[in-house]
Amino acid sequence: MLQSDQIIRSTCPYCGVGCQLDLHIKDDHIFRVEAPFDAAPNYGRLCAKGRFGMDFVTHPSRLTQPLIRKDFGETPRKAIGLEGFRPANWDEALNLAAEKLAGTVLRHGSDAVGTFCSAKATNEDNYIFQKFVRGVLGTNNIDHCARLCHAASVAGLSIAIGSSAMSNSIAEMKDLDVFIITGSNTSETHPVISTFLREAVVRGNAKLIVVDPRAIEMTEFATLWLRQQPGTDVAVFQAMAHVIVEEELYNKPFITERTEDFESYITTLKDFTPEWAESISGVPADLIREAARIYANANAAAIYWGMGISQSVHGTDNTLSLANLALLTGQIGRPGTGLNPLRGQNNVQGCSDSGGLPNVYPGYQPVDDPEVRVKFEEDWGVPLNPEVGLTTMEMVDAAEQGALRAYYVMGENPMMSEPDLRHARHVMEQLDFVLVQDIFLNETGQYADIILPAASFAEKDGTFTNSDRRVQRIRTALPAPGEARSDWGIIADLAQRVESKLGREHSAGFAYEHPAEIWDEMARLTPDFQGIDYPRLERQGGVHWPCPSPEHSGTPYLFADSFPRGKGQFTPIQFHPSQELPDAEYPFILSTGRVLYHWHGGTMTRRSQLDHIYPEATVEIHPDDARRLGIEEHARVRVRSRRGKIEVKALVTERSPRGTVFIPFHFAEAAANELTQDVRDPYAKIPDYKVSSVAIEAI
Ligand SMILES: Nc1nc2c(c(=O)[nH]1)N[C@H]1C(S)=C(S)[C@@H](COP(=O)(O)OP(=O)(O)OC[C@H]3O[C@@H](n4cnc5c(=O)[nH]c(N)nc54)[C@H](O)[C@@H]3O)O[C@H]1N2
Ligand SMILES: Nc1nc2c(c(=O)[nH]1)N[C@H]1C(S)=C(S)[C@@H](COP(=O)(O)OP(=O)(O)OC[C@H]3O[C@@H](n4cnc5c(=O)[nH]c(N)nc54)[C@H](O)[C@@H]3O)O[C@H]1N2
Ligand code: SF4
Ligand SMILES: [Mo]
Repeated sequence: MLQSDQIIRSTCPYCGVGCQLDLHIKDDHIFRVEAPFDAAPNYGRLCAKGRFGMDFVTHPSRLTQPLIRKDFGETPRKAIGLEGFRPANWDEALNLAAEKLAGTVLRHGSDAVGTFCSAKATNEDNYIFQKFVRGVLGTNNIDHCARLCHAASVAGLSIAIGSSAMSNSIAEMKDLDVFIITGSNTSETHPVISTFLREAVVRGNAKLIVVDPRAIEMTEFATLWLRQQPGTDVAVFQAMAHVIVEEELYNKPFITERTEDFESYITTLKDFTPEWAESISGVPADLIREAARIYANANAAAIYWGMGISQSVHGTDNTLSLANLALLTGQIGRPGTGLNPLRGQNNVQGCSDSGGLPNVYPGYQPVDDPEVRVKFEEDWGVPLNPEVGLTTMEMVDAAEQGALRAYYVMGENPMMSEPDLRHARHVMEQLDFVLVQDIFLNETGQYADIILPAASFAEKDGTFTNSDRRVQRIRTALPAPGEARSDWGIIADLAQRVESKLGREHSAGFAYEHPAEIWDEMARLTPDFQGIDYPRLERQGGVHWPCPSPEHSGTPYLFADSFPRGKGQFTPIQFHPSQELPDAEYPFILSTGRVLYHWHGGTMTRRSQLDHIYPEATVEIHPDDARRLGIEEHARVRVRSRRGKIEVKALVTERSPRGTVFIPFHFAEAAANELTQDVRDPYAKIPDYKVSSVAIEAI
């Protein structure tokens, strides 16, 4: 057996479970990945991506040199491949980038720059990115993929309880009593979490209620499966609330002590009868009643959810309908309960925690709170912008209107992940300047003027924060390819050059030797992190924030005694149908999402052996629909919407209900987002990726 030169403990760079890995290194390659049996959160378990998906790190197409577009300055900008770029050295690329960014600020003002930080990069990378954006560029226009992800969960939970993180820990999952999974294809998207959840059912006799339109694998473990029409969650969950009130299954002491507006809320539930909900959602009224009883009568019951709840024009209402259930029954604030949005990217929790959002500094400290601003101004020694910045989709709008002139995109791929790509492309073509920092040339890099090559997770030190708020280390296991550099190092260098082009006399401070110094600076400014530092992570493996002092043990579950907003808030909501409904011309509902073997725009997994397992784009279609359209299993079909069309392979399966088709968005050659519509939840500004209308024909 091949002997490794080194074994390095790190954290998986894919999903928010945050599995701990041992990377076995030989000749500068990761030749084996193992999971330590004694380390939380995964205790020896890994999914296919963690086990087999690390080979992207040494793929020959990694970016190794800074690149500058050969037709630099020509508009409209066109998408180009590698041949459209020339290699440059770091000095030239960074100076040119600094000149363009500083020039945009001087000519059009700070708010003419829009920036995207990265849920793939570390807390330290993102902290220093937002410090650069706020402290040097002078804008709060900073956002990341969380906007396209759990934005509606965040909005809903903020209203209901004043917090947005997952309330309970992964460690509690295997001992659950009752739990609801809705809008989460857990076994494909949080696979290791799904193993603990399945263990709760199989070994612990837990009752699982799945609420999902598709026959996802978790339905095989479910006591009840409520199969609703896409986009009808409010009807189902409000009807459960109706039953809980009608049958007096609610938790009176909890409601009195910990909530407000119960009386006025329950008067709004009258019309939400299970029979009415059945007529809207297709879920039999008796199943809704049974689900309500099981959830309310449990000693402890938890709710887990994913994108089926959040990515909707009614995403905030969907979240509120779940929060109302937890507040009615008091199923929150104890082990095995809670409101648990499963966070998607490896470090999406941390990217938000580190201030990668337009309205808050690190630790969710509001940019428009003068006291907070003064604290950061004093620490960084520079004046800061008091105006809340633009969200991802608002930046797209501003760019279209010409108010926003330059983009800086670190570790995101909006040209695959945003809805209605035809529209997104049009906006990209108009910008004055696009700076991209990535480990590969992705579909967004094809629009860049300058590309800066970044080191991957395996080539740098830092921390990721997983879905249950556990801060964990990544460690340098390999040299970065060619001249690629760690994100934090690139940003520090760029920031100082922009400061000098802007003629700043005082630097906000970018002279760091190691990411540990960046963490310490962030912790100094963020009460919830003050008890965490690198030596402690070294000793302990990971720590759950909030952790306000070195003596504090960290916080695996939240809200034991109170909610961040004080009392829990009941919120009346109404049911509204989806924006685009099927009609004669576009008779199918299109639902988009993920499969086990691929990641988002495919930049990483399609450069991995995982691509051999799932090599092409597919559409799930129900056998009855397929028969009617003359579509055979594995036939090529064309899928059209009002926005665009793609060609994919048909999977004829009962996984998707009649009238609904499902397409994963991982494949650039048949990008699902050519078809999706850009309509958004009014509060959270999240696009609806789960309901648009399409037509299908055999080719
Ligand atoms: N393999 C893999 N894993 C991933 C990712 C990946 O790209 N690939 N991405 C990560 C990221 S960033 C995220 S955010 C998570 C997402 O994780 P999930 O939310 O599990 O991912 P989706 O595939 O979007 O699945 C959404 C689920 O919602 C259901 N659904 C569709 N419409 C509705 C509806 O109207 N109501 C309800 N209640 N459900 C509905 C779908 O059937 C599906 O089961 O996954 C993370 N993990
Ligand atoms: N149709 C449809 N669209 C969707 C969704 C859906 O369900 N349906 N889901 C939405 C959701 S939930 C999300 S989270 C978004 C995700 O959307 P994005 O975040 O735009 O997608 P990723 O493909 O994960 O982009 C990550 C990029 O980071 C790069 N990268 C990896 N590691 C590093 C690093 O260390 N440094 C740097 N600089 N770069 C790195 C990768 O090469 C890749 O290009 O997509 C959204 N879009
Ligand atoms: S479950 Fe998530 S974190 Fe764990 S190995 Fe799979 S992709 Fe990585
Ligand atoms: Mo996500």
